Amino acid sequence: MEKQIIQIALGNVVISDILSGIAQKVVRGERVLPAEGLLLFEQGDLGFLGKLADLVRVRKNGNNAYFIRNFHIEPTNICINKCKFCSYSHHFSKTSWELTVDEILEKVCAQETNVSELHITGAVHPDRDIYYYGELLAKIRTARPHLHVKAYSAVELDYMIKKAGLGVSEGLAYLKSCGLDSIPGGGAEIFDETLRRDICGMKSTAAAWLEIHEEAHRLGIPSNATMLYGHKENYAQRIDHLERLRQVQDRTGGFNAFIPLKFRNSNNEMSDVREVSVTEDMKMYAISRIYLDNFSHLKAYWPAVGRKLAQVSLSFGVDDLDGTINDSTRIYSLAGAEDQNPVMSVSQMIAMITESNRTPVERDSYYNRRA
Ligand code: V47
Ligand code: SF4
Repeated sequence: MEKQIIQIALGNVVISDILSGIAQKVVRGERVLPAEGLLLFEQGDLGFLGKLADLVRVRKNGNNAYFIRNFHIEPTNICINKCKFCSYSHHFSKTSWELTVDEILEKVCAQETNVSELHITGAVHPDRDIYYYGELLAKIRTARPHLHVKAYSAVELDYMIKKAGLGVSEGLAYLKSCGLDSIPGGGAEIFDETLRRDICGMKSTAAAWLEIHEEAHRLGIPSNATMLYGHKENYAQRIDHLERLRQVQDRTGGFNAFIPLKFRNSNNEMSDVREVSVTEDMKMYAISRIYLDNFSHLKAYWPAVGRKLAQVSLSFGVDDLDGTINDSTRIYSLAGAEDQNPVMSVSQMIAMITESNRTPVERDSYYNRRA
C-alpha cells in the first residue's frame, strides 16, 4: 500500500516533486508542516489526497468505521449572539423555543435504554446560568446514570462561566461534578480573528474557545473540535485553524475527534455565499486527516453533509459517522440540509458502512466497541 502511493505521486506528471515529497513524509509517518498543508490545499489532486488520507485512516483505525446510538437536546434557540451563518437562533428562524427542565427530562426518559450518548447544545440564552445547567446535568444523571452526557459548546460555557464570575477551571470542575462527561466541538467556527469578527463577531473569541477545551482536557473532560468551512475562509485560514488544534492536542491529547462542518447557506445572513462543491468537501476531510496526525478520529456528521456524502467521506480519511440522532436536532435542517428529520436506525447505519466496505463498529463515547 505505502509503495503504491509513492508510485502514484512520482508517476503522475501533474504532481510536483514537492507534493511527492510531502506524500513520502506522510508515508513515513512524519508531520506535515503548515506550508506543506497549504500546498496540499492549493495543488493536491483529490485522488492523490484521498490515497494519502486513506493511508493515515487505516494506520489509525484499520477498517473500522464507528457510529454511536445517540440523541441531541437543543434546550433553546434564544441567543445573545448573531452569527451571520446561523439559521437556528431566534433572530433568523421563524420560531423560538425554551425547553423547561421537565421537558428535557421527559425527552431523556423517552429514549430507549440502550442509547449511550446525549449531546446537549443550543443557543446562548441571556437568562440561564451555570447553576441552571449544572442542576440540569445532575437531574439527567439521576434519571439515566449510564448515559454519557456531552454538553455545552465552549461558547455556551464561556458565557455561563463568566456570568458566574468563576475561572474557567472552577466552572468546568463544577459542571463535571454535576455530570458533565465531555464537551462537543461546536463554536470553533474559524479561529482566524479577522474573519471570525466578520462572520460571528459577537461570539466568544478563538482564544477563549481554545482555553476552555485545553482546560477541560486538563480536568479529564475530553472534547471534540470542529471547523466551519466552505464560506469566506481561504486555505491559509483553514490550515491556521488545524494548526491551532494540533498544538493543543500535542499538549493535552484530550480531543477525541475532529469534525469539519460544511457551511450550509439556507435561511441565514450568508445565503449569498455559495456552498462549496463535493470535491472541496472531500479535500477538506482528506487534508484534515493528513494534517491532524495526533487526532485519532475524523468524523463526518451525516445530518450536515447528507447520507451519500458521508458514505463517500469514508474513502477520504473519515472513520466515524456520528450516530443515530433520532430526529433530535434542527441546526442543519434549518440551514438547508437534505435530511429535514435526521434519524438513522442501527441497521441503516450498519448498511451504510458495510456498503462502503468498512467494518461497522458501534462505539461508546470513548471509541470503545460496545458489546
Ligand atoms: O458551532 C451553525 C455549526 C455548530 C451552520 O462534537 C453550521 O460531536 C453549517 O458543533 N452551516 C454546532 N454549520 C454543531 C456542532 C456539532 C455537530 C455534531 C457533532 C458535534 C460533536 C458537534 O454548527 C456550530 C456551527 O459551526 N453551524 N450553522 C450552517 N448554516
Ligand atoms: Fe447563537 Fe450559536 Fe447561532 Fe451563533 S451559531 S447565533 S451562538 S445559536
